[in-house]
Amino acid sequence: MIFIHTADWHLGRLFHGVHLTDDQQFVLDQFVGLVDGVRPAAVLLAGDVYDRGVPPPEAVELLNDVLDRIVRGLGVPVVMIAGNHDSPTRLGFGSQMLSAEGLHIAGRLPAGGVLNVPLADSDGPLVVQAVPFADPIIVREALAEPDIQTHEQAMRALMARARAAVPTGARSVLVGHAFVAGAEVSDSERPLTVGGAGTVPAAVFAGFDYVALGHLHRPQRAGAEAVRYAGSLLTYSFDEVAQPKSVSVVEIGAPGSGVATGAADGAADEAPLGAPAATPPASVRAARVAVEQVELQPRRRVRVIEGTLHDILERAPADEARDDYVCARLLDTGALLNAMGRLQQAYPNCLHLEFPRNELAGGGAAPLADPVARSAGEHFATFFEYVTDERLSASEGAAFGAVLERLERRRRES
Ligand SMILES: [Mn+2]
Repeated sequence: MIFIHTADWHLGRLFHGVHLTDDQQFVLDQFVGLVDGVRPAAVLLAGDVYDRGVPPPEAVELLNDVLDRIVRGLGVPVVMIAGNHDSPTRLGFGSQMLSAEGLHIAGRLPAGGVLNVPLADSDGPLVVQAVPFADPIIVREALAEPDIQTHEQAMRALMARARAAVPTGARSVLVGHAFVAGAEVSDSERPLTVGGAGTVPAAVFAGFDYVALGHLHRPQRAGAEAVRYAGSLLTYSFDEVAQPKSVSVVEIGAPGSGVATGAADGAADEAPLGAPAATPPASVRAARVAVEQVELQPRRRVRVIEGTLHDILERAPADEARDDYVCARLLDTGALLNAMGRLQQAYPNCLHLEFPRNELAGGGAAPLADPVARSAGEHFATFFEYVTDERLSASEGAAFGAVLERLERRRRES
């Protein structure tokens, strides 16, 4: 059975002030084409569908259009869950009605923690198990397990419920949104907890034939080969420029056709917290799984250019991709006037500046001796020189002093 695993669309995202909806539409058009070509049993969308709980109307329209083309147009079911960026209730609107049409949404945590979508092919039954992102306190109440405190405990309890819900002999594919410890992070992910990592060990996902994860934006496996992040739809931060973005086409073979999962995957040492011991025996063999990562071409690439302002501007005419979203790392050390404005004449989508040399010297701007000890006149002279590149003359300094004195006198008298 074939699935397409994708995640972290972040529809409606602003990237350094630029709305990415057109860029998202551009790759989602390719995505619909891929679904049309592959004709999977289902599309699995593992959370962070939207970038925020109340997405802009353009993002809602885009999702509505893409889902309609896939579910009704191509007849391919979609299973999607809420991530930590989504509003569970808003994402789940209409879910009972829509599931009859083939759109299965797990927004709020379902009763029992898992939304089961049964499928079958010539190899037998397979159940897709959707578990939306939820804070531990929500999981604690939904499962009535008062000892749950952490993300790890919550996920262990949810996975125990999921395993227990798999019919005997059926294959299982889990769709979840979590931060697996040890996986590689990117700047555009929002931490799941304030002041803590909120990680779960990869071993909590043992026993499923495939685990389709969202949250981390780099496509990667997490622990076992069949526990994977599809990665985000687009490059959403400048530290991701070296990551090719892709979606995963996942083929799952007959039950037990893969390598044995055992103690090495950590299945045997699970001790689910207060939950039924539904951990599979170490001898259980998962289905054979083959994953192909398919790259989607962005409308504009995101990249970092480096050099002095002068060099970058001089090289720009030879650069054929000047429309790209650019971060300029300026190697200049002195003050630059209107660097962003000048760069944007060459690179209209230059979005961010970095000054690595100044940062090395300790702080963005040139340090002032002791800002508090300086008089207002001295501050003004420094500012004047910074803005005009000329020194404040004696008469200009005296004029500023006279204005200041008059204001000061008026303040005392009022
Ligand atoms: Mn995300």
